[in-house]
Amino acid sequence: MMTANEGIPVVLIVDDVPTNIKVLANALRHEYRVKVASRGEDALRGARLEPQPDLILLDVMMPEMDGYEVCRRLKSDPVTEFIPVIFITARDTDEDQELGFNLGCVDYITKPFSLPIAKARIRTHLRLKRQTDALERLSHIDQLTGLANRRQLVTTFGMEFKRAAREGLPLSVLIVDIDHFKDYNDHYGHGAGDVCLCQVALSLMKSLSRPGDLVTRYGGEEFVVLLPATNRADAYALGERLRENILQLNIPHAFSSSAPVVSVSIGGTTADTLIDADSPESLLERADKMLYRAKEMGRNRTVFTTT
Ligand code: GH3
Ligand code: MG
Repeated sequence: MMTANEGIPVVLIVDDVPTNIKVLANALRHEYRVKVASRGEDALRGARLEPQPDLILLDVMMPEMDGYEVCRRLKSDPVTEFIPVIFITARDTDEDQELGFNLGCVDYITKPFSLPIAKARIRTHLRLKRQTDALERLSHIDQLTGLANRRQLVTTFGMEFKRAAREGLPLSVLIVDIDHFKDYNDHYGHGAGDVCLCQVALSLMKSLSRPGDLVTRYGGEEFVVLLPATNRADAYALGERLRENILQLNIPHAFSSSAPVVSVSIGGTTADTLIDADSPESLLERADKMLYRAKEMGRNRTVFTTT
């Protein structure tokens, strides 16, 4: 949707002290569109409402909901998770900063701050955000993990589907989903969750050997693996290998009921010969049903369609 403000960055300032808001807002309003909030709840609402902020300046110490909690909630909501957050705080011990970075903030500005330096940092992060957004629109690569993204999957899946139909070859699809990943994030922090996602992605990539195999980040903590010219038995064996290699990473997950370490569940399907009713979507749907079954059966396993 085009708005009159298209192109002008939007900054959300969150602070319970009105004078603090005023100082920052006055310094920024000539360059940016400024939104303000004086409570955590309002900040969360303001982050979701159009025009969504391109950057959030977040005070740490606030009554009711503090800045850390606001950040935690922003990062676990798909609508707001990619908005960069800068903490503004008088608490500047290493522990405080580490906590903030682990919650997914991009920077810290400690009070009392110099306005020109704060403005320079804000400008830098807004520029990075704009570049990232532009790349994301063009890219076929997932920003976090470096894997192919969903856009790439759609293209490649379409091509491989046609090829398999033309040549009468089997085509297998796996959906890999991390077990109890919400609990992982909640207990170890969103930053640690991101590191975990990258490790899992790398493991998947390293576990595949054929040039035609494709592993993609399908969304969140879900990966889709496309295996051209691979029959059911081989695809199942490969699924098990992927799963075991991820267990071998030995990433502690004390809050999972399926294993003491990070594990995945895998749903898979194979089309031996594609029929008219098949489509990339229908294969994904079948694999997804099997994933659901794998979760239901206790997770940390691979479940395949039988025919
Ligand atoms: P299940 O075993 O049934 O799959 O449970 P789950 O907790 O893994 O599944 P659920 O769908 O409830 O939660 C997925 C979590 O993945 C929630 C979300 O915050 C997290 N997540 C999604 N994308 C990212 C990301 O890019 N980084 C981080 N750190 N977490 C993410
Ligand atoms: Mg999951």
